[in-house]
Amino acid sequence: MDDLRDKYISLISGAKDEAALEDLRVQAVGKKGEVSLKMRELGKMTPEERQEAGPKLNALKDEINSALAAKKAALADAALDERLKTEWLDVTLPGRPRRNGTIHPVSQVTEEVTAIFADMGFSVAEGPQVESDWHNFDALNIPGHHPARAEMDTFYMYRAEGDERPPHVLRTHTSPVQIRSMELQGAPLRVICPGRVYRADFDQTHTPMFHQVEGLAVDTDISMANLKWCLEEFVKAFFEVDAVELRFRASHFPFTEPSAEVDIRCSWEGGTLKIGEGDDWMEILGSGMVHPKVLQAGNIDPDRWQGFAFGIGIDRLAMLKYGIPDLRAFFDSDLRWLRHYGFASLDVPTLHGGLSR
Ligand code: 2U9
Repeated sequence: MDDLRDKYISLISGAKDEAALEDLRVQAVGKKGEVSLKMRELGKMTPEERQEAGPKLNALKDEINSALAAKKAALADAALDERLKTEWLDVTLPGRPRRNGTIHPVSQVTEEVTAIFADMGFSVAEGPQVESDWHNFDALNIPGHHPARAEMDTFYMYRAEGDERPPHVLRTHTSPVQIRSMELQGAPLRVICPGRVYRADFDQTHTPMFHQVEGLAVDTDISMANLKWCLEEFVKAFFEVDAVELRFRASHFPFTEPSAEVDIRCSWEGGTLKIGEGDDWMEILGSGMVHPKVLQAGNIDPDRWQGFAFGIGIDRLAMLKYGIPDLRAFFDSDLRWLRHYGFASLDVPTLHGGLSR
């Protein structure tokens, strides 16, 4: 029995891993293990022999089991030490420098405009940039022969030869989104529609893709007075001035009647723009009462409902507010320009927290 103990204690202490330990357990104290076989021999012994050998065999079995458990724990500790040596983390390392991406002025201004109109109860709607010519033109009271259709320098999408259906267009304004809002939601309605629009025009002050935000409010008692108040609130909040003066100039758009272009009082003294003071006027947006035919195109009864609408160029608003001189640089993706004119990603504009910093 002493030989048996010495053999297993030495084998256990030399075991390299858990699998080897398990083999030794089966070999020694498993059902057909050496110690178990010895226990079976107890039956063939005299009572006196059995009294001496029985407790010794039990003690030997306990001793081997304890040695197995102790070796298993020691192997686990060694494995953990090995992992800790390779998987370490220096928590005293300084943080990596911040990524230097910025928010584009167009995104920033879109967020600012959205925050202001959201505060007046407008929701935001988006729509496809590839539009049916019906949503982009006909529904807006711009029929096929209308000069505005040519004036808008439309990009037409390709149709296979022989396909007689009218081609889709890259939307020339975000107005089709408001048509879709009327179709989907009906009246009453308050939406603003920011997004990209496309016109085949490229010079100092025009890029073939630019950004607009348009607004639409439809209800049973809507007038030019409501339009004027909303636009005054907007301009005060956007340019962060307490007093502004707006001038409504009669104009013409196919989709509004009456129509007005809106100028803002300003001064260019010393080459810098000041809003709300001075003797100059600067056009900033177009607006009017929605034409009855346009309400009808959106499935809204013009005998019961009226609406006002307006359209603003976002890129120009960004240039005016943040003193950015060249429109074309907006879309060059020049990192130096983006670093200079971009905004920190966490400065989300809100009316309570401030629009811009
Ligand atoms: C619907 C009904 C009416 C939107 C309007 C203007 C006047 C306007 C220009 C401003 C600068 C375009 O980006 S810009 O060049 N927009 O002058 N937009 S009224 O009228 C609508 C729109 C949708 C259903």
